Amino acid sequence: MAGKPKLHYFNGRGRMESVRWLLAAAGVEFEEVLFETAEELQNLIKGGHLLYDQVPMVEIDGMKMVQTRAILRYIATKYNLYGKDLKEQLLIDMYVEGMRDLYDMIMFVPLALPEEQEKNISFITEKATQRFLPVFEKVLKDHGKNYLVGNQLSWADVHLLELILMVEECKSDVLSAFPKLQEFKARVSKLPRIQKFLQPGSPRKPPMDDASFQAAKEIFKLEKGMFLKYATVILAEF
Ligand code: GSN
Repeated sequence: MAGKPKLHYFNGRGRMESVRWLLAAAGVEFEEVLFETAEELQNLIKGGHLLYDQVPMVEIDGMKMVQTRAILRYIATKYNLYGKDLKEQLLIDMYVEGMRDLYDMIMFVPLALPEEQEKNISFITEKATQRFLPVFEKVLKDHGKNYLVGNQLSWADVHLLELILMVEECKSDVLSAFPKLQEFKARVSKLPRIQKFLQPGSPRKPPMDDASFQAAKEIFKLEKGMFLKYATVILAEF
């Protein structure tokens, strides 16, 4: 029997957190190699294990996978969380890509200068409530089903719950105008595998605090001062 997937990253959410969520939703146990120093990342690079000299990297099925979306799509497909046909896959991609636009903004908040944090968070909550959450509220309302696509749990649902919880960390009442999303959150949180992942002691990581920011800063040579509004430009240059 193949061993457990092995996740290589630092001890924080970052880009790996969605991989942890998806594996947990698929009921797959995994191991984590959580590096704490720049040297540990350099060792992986020197060993020729990272296609772009970047993490996340996941060892699974004899492969060393990189690129977060590629990893997620592989896991979703393998564990039947990626729709039943091409049209469902397209919908899942369209929903997940929209979610990731918002997700990436939230992921970069710790990189903002202290005086820009608040401005960034209002920008995020405005985008969340005006652009992104209304889309998923409408999808659920229009088809009246429990899940976003095909009436069964998919990658899109797992990612949406992860995202909702992250947006709520920015503004706790962000779902107040979205009754369908409130029901969705309650329903998906109660699925046994998800419920287990939400319990303390699971591999789920907490929001980034100062100590984990310092660790990530030293490992990835990050600097504060990226203004969120230009995040797409920054990402393109990243
Ligand atoms: O999605 C992906 O996996 C890639 N498109 C980006 C991966 C990436 O940027 N990884 C960062 C750390 S995770 N935080 O954002 C990374 O490895 N940076 C070191 C470097 O030299 O780029």
